[in-house]
Amino acid sequence: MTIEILSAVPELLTSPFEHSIMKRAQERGLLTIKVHHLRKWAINKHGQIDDYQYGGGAGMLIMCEPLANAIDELQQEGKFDEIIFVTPDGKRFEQKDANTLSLKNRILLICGHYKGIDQRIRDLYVTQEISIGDYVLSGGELAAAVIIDAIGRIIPGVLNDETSALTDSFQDNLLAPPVYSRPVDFRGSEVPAVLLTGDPKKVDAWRQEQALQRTKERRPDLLEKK
Ligand code: 6GU
Repeated sequence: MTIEILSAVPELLTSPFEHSIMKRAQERGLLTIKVHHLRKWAINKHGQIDDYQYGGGAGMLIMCEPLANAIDELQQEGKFDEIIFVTPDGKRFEQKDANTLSLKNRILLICGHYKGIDQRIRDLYVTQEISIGDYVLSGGELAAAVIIDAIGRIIPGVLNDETSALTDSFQDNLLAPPVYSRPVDFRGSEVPAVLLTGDPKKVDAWRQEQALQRTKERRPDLLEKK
C-alpha cells in the first residue's frame, strides 16, 4: 500500500514513520509513505500557497491552484483510491475506518493549515473528510500521522503476531482488559491469580469480563453499538 501526503509543513511528518511498527512495515515493503511539500506547487516565486478568504474574516486559506496542480500531477502516475482531507469538521475516524482504508492500494491525505482549504477542492477532488476527534489541532499533520499509524499497523503482514491486532481495544467495540508481566508480586500488588492457573478457558473468560467491566465504566457508548 502507498500513502501519500500533501503538506505545507512536511517536517512534522518525518519522525513518526521512522520507528517501531511503521518502520518495519516500510522495510518489509508492505507500506510506502511519500510526503510531498505543497510549496513545490506554489503560485509564484515567493512560494505563495495561501490567501485571504472572500467575504472577510481572520485567517488564510490554502488556495485552489497549488492543491489542484499537486493532485493532478500526482495522479499522472495513476489514480488515488481515496483523496482524504483531514479536518476537524470531518467525520470522526474510528477503527472500522482504519480497517477499510488498510485494504486500499493508494491513498492521498491532504493536510490543511490556517483556516483550511478552498471549498472547491473539497467539492472537486476530496472523496472523504476525516477528523480524529472533537478538539482542534493547529494543522492536519499530527492528525494525518495518527490516521496513517492506525492504518499501517493493520496492513496484513505488518504485525508479527497476526492475532494481536484482533485483540486491540475497539476491534470488537470493547476496551482491552488489564495486562500483567513479571514479577508476580510488585511492592505487595499481585498479578490476578486466574492468570497464573495455566487454564486458557478461565483466562479468556476473565479477560472478557474485565474488558466488559472496563467498557461499562469508561465507554458505555461503545456497548450501545454492539
Ligand atoms: Cl484532522 N485536523 C485538525 N487541524 N484538527 C483536528 C483534526 C484534524 N481532528 C481533530 N482535530
